[in-house]
This record gives sequence, structure tokens and C-alpha cells, in this order.
Amino acid sequence: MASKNETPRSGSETTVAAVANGGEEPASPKRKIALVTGITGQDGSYLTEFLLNKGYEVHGLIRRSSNFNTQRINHIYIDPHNAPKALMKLHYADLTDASSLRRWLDIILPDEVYNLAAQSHVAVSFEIPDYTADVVATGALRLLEAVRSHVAATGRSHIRYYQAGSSEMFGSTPPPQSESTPFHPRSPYAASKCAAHWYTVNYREAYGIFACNGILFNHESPRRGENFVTRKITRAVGRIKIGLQSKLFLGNLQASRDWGFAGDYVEAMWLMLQQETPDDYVVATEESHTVQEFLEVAFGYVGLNWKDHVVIDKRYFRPAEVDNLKGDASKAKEVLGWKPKVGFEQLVKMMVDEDIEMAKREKVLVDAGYMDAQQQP
Ligand code: NDP
Ligand code: GDR
Repeated sequence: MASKNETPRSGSETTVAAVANGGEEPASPKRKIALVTGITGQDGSYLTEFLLNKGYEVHGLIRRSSNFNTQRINHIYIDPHNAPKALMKLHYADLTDASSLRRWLDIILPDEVYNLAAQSHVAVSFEIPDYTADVVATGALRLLEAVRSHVAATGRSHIRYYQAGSSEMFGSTPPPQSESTPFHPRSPYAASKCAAHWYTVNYREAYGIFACNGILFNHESPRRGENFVTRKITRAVGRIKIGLQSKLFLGNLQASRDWGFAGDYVEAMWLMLQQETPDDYVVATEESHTVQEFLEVAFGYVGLNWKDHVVIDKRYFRPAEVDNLKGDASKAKEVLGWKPKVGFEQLVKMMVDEDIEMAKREKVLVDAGYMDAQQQP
């Protein structure tokens, strides 16, 4: 897999059309091209699968890491050395580097841009607020500005932009939360997402860019990062069930979230960019559950009692909490025709099932002496 992390040829070394089509023939005029930031994340992987199924060519911007960070998309990666027409391509860039964003826009010539990249952990944003604002707020501004200047230089005004907004922007404003609910952010992450939201509205109003904000409520999956509460719980359930772990340390169990399935939510992102006019949409299941309810379903599903395993650790409480999020997704239902397919219990069970299988594989390694049983995920 090493070749995917080699820097692709730059525009100065080959023609724009050749790079966009893997160095072969010019791209088919009918095939749409998407540029996705955050392609290595949970949503990036589901969105890429979705777009490839729709016949898109997908270009993902990845940031440099000392380890490969492409685990979530390895199953759809085809080495362009073996298959020059591979439809997913990866390029190095970073939301903190404006020059890289503009350069890849000029080379790739996308029809749609999905800005999913973020320092997306709320608790971590209190630890690294400056960096969080740089990536989440100013990063979105850099990408919008790159789109604006690219359109001005090329006349490609049909380009469409999606901004990954968050229910965290509502913060302490009570539910149900809709597009008209005032924002009251409770973390550096949420405040940065508010800035990104308004930059997006401003570029739409000021420059006529087709830019949409998706205000997405929490969405989870077996690909969710392991330090978000749902996956932390289902990973622990798998390991406890298989005998690799006995305790699970958590913070506030009374927070309530509107949890949906990430695979359903990426369709809403795409639908927003297929409308006649750009707009902002709340995407949610309209059902809310506490962290404790999540624990009850996840542990109960494998015949365990969460109270025997969960230990409250103050370390996981936040300086300011968001107590209750529950979306009103009427507009997305009416205008986009979108609705969630996976319900709360089905989501929890899907995640537990996958994490039991992962724990079984870990157990084989532990029994063979290749892994420490105490190693926490
Ligand atoms: P993840 O944390 O799983 O993925 C974040 C992605 O952003 C990763 O690909 C990461 O790369 C990339 N990234 C981080 N920093 C940079 C940077 N400086 N430059 C370029 N790329 C960077 O998030 P999700 O997939 O869960 O969420 C996608 C987006 O949706 C995020 O913007 C998030 O804030 C937002 N959102 C998510 C919700 C959810 O419930 N999942 C709800 C509402 C909004 P790497 O792999 O190298 O870390
Ligand atoms: P959230 O997700 O902050 O809603 O942001 P997270 O899963 O981190 O927290 C949800 C709730 O669970 C409580 N909690 C814990 N959280 C974590 N991470 N770890 C714990 O041990 C723990 N114990 C209790 C939290 O206090 C919180 O109330 C997610 C991210 O994906 C954002 O990027 C996205 O914008 C929002 O969802 C919508």
C-alpha cells in the first residue's frame, strides 16, 4: 500500500486532465468529480463509498502522518500504478495550508467539494483550542476562499461546496433544535464550527457560491473513532465479553444525544448539493438517548450489566457540557426527501457485533503472545 502515500505528480509536471484521470485519457465529460477533505475519517469513508457507487471520481485530501492513516478507506483503494483509471485518488494537503487547497482545486477541477476535515473531538478542543480553531474555523475559510478564487480564475461557477456543520453549535439551547434555533456553543470546537457555518453563509451571499451547511447531529458506526463515547462503549463491550478487559472508565452518563448511523447521513450531504438552490439543513433522527441508555442497550445485548463494569472518572467530564441534543429534521425530510434508515437499537447492535468480532481477533493475538491483554484500545 505504500505507493498511495507517495506524492502524486503536480500540475506543473503534467496536464490538468491527465492528473484528474490518473495520467491516461481525459476524464469522461459525464463522470462527476468530487473533492473530499477528511476522507480518512468516519464520514469521509462512507461518503466516498456512496459517491463511487453513484459513478463519481473521488479525490481525497489527506494530511501527512508518521503512520499510515488510511485504514478506513484501504478496502476501496486501488493502487493507480496497477489501475490507472482507479476512481479514488489521494493527495497530500492540509486545511492549515491554503496553497495546497487552491493547487488541488486547480488540478482536480471538481464539480463538488465536501469539507469534512476537522479536529472533531469536543473534549480535545479544550486542550488544543488554538489548533482546533485553525483547522475547523479558519480551515473552512481557507477552503471557501480557495473555491472563490478558483471560480474567479477559471469561470467554473457550477462548483458546489458542502460544509460539515454540527449540532454542537446549538450547545445549551434546549431541544428540539432546527435550522432556526439560535446557536450557543459550549466548546472551542463548537464555536469554531459556528464560525465555519457563517463563513459558508457569507460566501454564498457575497459571491453567489453554491455553498450548503449540513447541521448534522451525532452519527456513529463501526468506523467511529475509538475515543468517542459510543465506540468507546462498544469496543469495551466486545473486549469485556471476550475476556480482554473488565472496567470501562467514563464521564457524564446523563448527557443526551440524537444518535444516527453515519452511512445514512452521507446521503443527506450529497442530496444538499443536488438541489436547485443552496441552503442549510438539520440532519437528525429526532430521537434522543442518554449515554446511560446507550450503555444499557450495548451491555444488555450481550447479557452483561453495565453497572458491573463502568467506573466514573472525572477526567472525562468537560469544562462545559452540552446536556441535551434532539434535532428537528422536518426540512431535510420535506425538501431533500431524506430520512434515516437505521434506528437507535439497530445502530448499537451493529456496533457491538463488529466490536465482538474485533475482540475475537485480538484474543487470537493475545493467546499467541503477540499482544498484551491489558492493552486498552
Ligand atoms: P473524524 O474525526 O472521523 O475525521 C476527521 C477527518 O479530518 C480525518 O480524515 C482527519 O484526518 C481529517 N483532518 C483533521 N485535521 C486535518 C487537517 N488539519 N487537514 C486535513 N485533514 C484533517 O470525523 P467524522 O468523520 O466523524 O466527521 C466528519 C466531519 O463532520 C467533521 O468536520 C466533524 O467535525 C463533523 N461532524 C461530525 C459529526 C459526527 O457525529 N460524526 C456530527 C456533526 C459534524 P486524519 O485521519 O489524518 O486524522
Ligand atoms: P460529542 O461526542 O461531544 O457529542 O461530539 P462524544 O461521543 O465525544 O460525547 C458524547 C457525550 O458523551 C459524554 N461522555 C463521554 N464522551 C467521551 N468522548 N468519552 C467519555 O469517556 C465520555 N463519558 C461521557 C460526553 O461528555 C458527551 O456529553 C461528537 C463529535 O463527533 C463532534 O465532532 C460532532 O460535531 C458532534 O458529535 C455532533
